[in-house]
Amino acid sequence: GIEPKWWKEVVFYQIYPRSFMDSNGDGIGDLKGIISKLDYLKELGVDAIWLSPIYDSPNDDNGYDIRDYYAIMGEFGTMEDFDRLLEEVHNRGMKLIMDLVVNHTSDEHPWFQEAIKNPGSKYKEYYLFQKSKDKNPPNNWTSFFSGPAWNYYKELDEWALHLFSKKQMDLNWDNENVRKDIQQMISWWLSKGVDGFRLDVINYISKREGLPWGNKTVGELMGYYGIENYYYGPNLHKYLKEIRSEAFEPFKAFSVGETPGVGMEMSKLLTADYRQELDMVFSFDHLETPGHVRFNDYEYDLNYLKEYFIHWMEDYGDACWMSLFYENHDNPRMISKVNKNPAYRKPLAKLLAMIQLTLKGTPFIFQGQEIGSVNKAFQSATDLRDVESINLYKELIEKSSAEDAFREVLSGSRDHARTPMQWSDKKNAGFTEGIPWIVTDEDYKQWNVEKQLENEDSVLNFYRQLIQFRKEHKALIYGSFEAVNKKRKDSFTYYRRGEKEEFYVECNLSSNTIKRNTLASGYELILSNYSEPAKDLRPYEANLYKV
Ligand code: ISL
Ligand code: CA
Repeated sequence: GIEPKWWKEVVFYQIYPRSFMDSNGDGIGDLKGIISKLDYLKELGVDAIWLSPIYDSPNDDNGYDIRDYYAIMGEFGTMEDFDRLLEEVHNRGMKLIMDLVVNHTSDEHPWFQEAIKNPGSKYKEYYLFQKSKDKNPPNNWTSFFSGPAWNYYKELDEWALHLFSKKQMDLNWDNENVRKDIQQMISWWLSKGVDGFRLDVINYISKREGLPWGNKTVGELMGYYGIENYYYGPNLHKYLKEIRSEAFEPFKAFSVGETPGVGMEMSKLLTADYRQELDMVFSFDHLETPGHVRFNDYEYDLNYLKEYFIHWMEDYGDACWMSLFYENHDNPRMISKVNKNPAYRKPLAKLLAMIQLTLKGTPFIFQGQEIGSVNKAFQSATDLRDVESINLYKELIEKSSAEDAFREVLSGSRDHARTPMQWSDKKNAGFTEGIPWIVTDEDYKQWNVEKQLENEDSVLNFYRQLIQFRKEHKALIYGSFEAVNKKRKDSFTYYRRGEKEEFYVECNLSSNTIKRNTLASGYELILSNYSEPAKDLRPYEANLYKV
């Protein structure tokens, strides 16, 4: 059977603090802003919050480049603000998890600074420095944010590894002091009462010894060189078990690993409860349909999503528990990927909610998803803020027209998910009194929280009803999953069966009208994204029945 855990029963909500709510008019979201919106989240039914990084950082990658793990980013507030946030979250019966970014630190972190200023110090061993035989980097690994994964330090005549931006220096996890310092830091936050962590690119921490050259075929296929030497490294399990027992276990803290590219079998090894590594992972294989990458402009096929979810729910096993999500701060909006036609925006938003909140696993909703947010109409490259988008744009204009380059960047830009949360139709979507750090478009005038709170038929209310219903019916959490007519294209129908109750969900994954599977008599319709019943399933129709 499945072991009950709080994190299997909750609905998580991801906050990207920079873009959530600004309390002091400087155009940047902050902790006080988040506190002012906790009642909104509570009303929505959210039980747990994942906060993207709020630590002191020079913001080369919006906080994923940490300068001080023990301090709050000045723009976001103070440690007092944080303590109050945590208290207010707990007062409302909610949980708070933080982002743990320990594959790398900022190059402005004192450890790295010490490493270059004082090469004799122990901190030199905290990072991955290498000499090179010639003027080129020590190997052919590439960074996820363009160019080689190495910076040259003249004063040392050595290179240091960075898988992400030039200011995000990879830590050397094979060094015991690094691991001890990280354990200590985790314990420090957990003793404050934080309920757990989301572990940033945690499957990248163990690099193959000697940092061998990346395989050319793999590099060409993936678009990045070197991956096979670290995406699932030799000591990964050892290091995860160690932080689990040393830091997480004493506090019974929760962990969800961000693990790009690991696939199901490795995910099992990382999350099976008896292995004592991570509680859950985010797998990303469902975010693009096969043959496509994030920066392609194409229509995402929901039939692929269906196959992926069925596969995981059927095969992941009772010792593992999956995360259910479509969006986060690194991806364009799901609605825009599936169908850009505004006529379908509302039914499609609700269909996605229905699937996410009735399948077996823990749902993670990304801010704005609950009001049916779509990609932004950025006007020019100067609107871009994300280091990945900016670097890619620079790389692309070398070989194509500015127009083509911008178009490509727009199809995958992480900035779509990072524009201000749309609270109302007031100036700057009610996000700030000042000038927002990133532009938005006109969409908030129609699509905003305030409007949707008033409208019974809104996407927001659909989320609220579904979350509420899920909470009241354990069959939707621990119940078994059984797909019906699995192979039938465009149709996604399934049962969730609990000890006392059974539910049936029928979805049309396409924008065509399709025949419904014969429905046994006596099913009671609980929730639908269409107001009147009809004989056939209309575009993106999604219905939940009690059997
Ligand atoms: O692996 C990738 C490309 O194939 C990337 O998607 C990468 O895994 C992903 O961007 C990692 O994301 C996390 O770490 C980054 C940070 O920029 C992201 O915001 C964060 O979610 C570096 O810390
Ligand atoms: Ca602010």
